[in-house]
Amino acid sequence: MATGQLFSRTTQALFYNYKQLPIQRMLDFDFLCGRELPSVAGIINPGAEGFQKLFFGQEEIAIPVHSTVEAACAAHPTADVFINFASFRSAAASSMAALKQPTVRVVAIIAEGVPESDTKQLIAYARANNKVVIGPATVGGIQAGAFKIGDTAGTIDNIVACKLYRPGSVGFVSKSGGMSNELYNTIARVTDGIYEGIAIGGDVFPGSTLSDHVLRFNNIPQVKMIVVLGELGGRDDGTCARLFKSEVQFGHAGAKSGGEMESAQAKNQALKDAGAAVPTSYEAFETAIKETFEKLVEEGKISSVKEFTPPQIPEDLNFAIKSGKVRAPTHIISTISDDRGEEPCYAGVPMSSIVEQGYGVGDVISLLWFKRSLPRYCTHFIEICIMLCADHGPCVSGAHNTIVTARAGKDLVSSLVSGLLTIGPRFGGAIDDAARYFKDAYDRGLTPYEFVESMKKKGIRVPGIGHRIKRGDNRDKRVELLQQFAHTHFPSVKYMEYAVQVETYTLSKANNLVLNVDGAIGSLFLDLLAGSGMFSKQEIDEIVGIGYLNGLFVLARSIGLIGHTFDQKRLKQPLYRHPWEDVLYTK
Ligand code: Q5B
Repeated sequence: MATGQLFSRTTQALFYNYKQLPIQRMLDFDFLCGRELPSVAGIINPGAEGFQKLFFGQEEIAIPVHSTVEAACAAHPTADVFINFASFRSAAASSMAALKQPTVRVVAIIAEGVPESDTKQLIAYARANNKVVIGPATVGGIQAGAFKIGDTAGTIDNIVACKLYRPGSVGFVSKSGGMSNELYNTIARVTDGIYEGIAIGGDVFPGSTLSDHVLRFNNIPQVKMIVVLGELGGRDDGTCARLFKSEVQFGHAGAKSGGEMESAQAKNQALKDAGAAVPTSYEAFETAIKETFEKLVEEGKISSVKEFTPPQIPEDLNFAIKSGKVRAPTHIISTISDDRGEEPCYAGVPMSSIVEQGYGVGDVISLLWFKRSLPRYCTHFIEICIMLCADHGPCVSGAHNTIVTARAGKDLVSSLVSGLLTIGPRFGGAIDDAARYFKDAYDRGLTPYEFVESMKKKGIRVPGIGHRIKRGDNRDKRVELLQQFAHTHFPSVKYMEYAVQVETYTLSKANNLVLNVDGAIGSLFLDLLAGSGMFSKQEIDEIVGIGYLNGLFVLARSIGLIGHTFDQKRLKQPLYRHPWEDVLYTK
């Protein structure tokens, strides 16, 4: 491998698998170092394309997302580092795909548990094609002040504390990513800091070895001293293994000492023989680093580093809010439901209670619309309204629209919505106005005659009165059923009785001016609101003013309109075309 520098201040990477945090940490590092170009050129998220928004300093940037390695490499030919955050299952295949791209020079594999046989193939391919693999099972690496792989070096605070935002003179390589953080800190304290740090990863077969990187550091003029932290296992380095009576294995797959050549003592001796400063314990490591550095300074081989104060990374709002440092206004206020806990709650009632206590649709409507549990007769009334209004045959406006839409090949939601859009002052959506006008007239003490005639003077049809097919001698059964229920269960039906008196008067004018289903529901709901004792006068005015009650018809009729959609699809009905004979063509 040898050669020299792996990264620079203009290095750009492709990031495999969308992981927001490590990408954001790379971009934060860039900003800290004063890079002009974000170090992540593109993201590969298998199966997805588009853009991901991330921060570059205070500004948001959109990083392109590609669905394949090939597409990403074609779109970003100057991005020569591939950072692979794939799982151990797919890391090998995606790494090989990256190595095969002529534009990719360095591949860092983060996953632990990549099969050794797969890693060996990656290593063989990389070596044959003059490419560098870092990992698997690694946090990655960093070139101070220039480029950082993923989560290397941890938090921004740690990066600042370890002065990794500007280059020092030390080339550092370790097996462990966790220990490399420790050493970045030590090196920052006793030297002028890191030039480049690499964690090769803890597997038995790392893509590049400690010695690969040591030899490479040798070719980088800015690297004035090299620090190596190994662990037991392999032939590269691990001092404590002799303290154990038998062969031991530590956390990393490769951290087990085998034969004599792999013993720490043999490796330490070999390093000493080669002129390296080899401490006898980890505790002595810091002193050895410090003394070596000071000697190099004395010898004039290291001159002082240009220090600067890195910019402040703006804190993420979510973190700042969580830590109580800032407060931010919310954009939405909601009072009826909450899904943040273990289970969703409707008006404070958990889903499990709704199921265990046998709540019905009427109870759920009570909670979500009226934010309270209404007495059973009220919720039963709501359920009856829903059942009675669920459908009224294929000829009414809503069903007709839905049928035509479904036959035009449209989907369920389009068919449903086209039917729902017909609900309004003439069809099904007169409940609120019926409640408003009946309430106003009754509360003001108007006689039915005064009420109807005043409406006529204003040119307004009485909402809740009149029907296309129902007549005085062919009453709407639904109206009768609702009235019977209310007579039996409601404490008072004063508004409904007033509506019946209005009907008596309108029927004297024309036989089709019956109290219709909208009028019945509107007047009876006034009785429910006023008689249940569950609503203040002000709340009743608000409910009527806002207009909750058409919601009953919309909800109910959705059931039928969905049924009509399925019916037409099931019957494979063709495109509807209205017959010419049924149109009056006139000038
Ligand atoms: N006249 C419903 O009218 C309809 C009058 C009136 C005073 C009135 C009409 C109306 C108010 C809105 C209303 C809900 C358009 C209806 C529903 C759901 C449904 C539907 C289904 C389902 C019917 C003839 C003469 C004219 C009019 C006068 C009519 N209504 N006067 N107040 N309310 N009602 N909508 O039959 O002198 O000849 O000019 O707007 O409550 O939608 O099943 O089909 O479940 O799906 O077209 O039940 O009543 O009568 O327009 O020919 O009028 O009566 O001024 O007088 P029609 P028109 P004049 S329930």
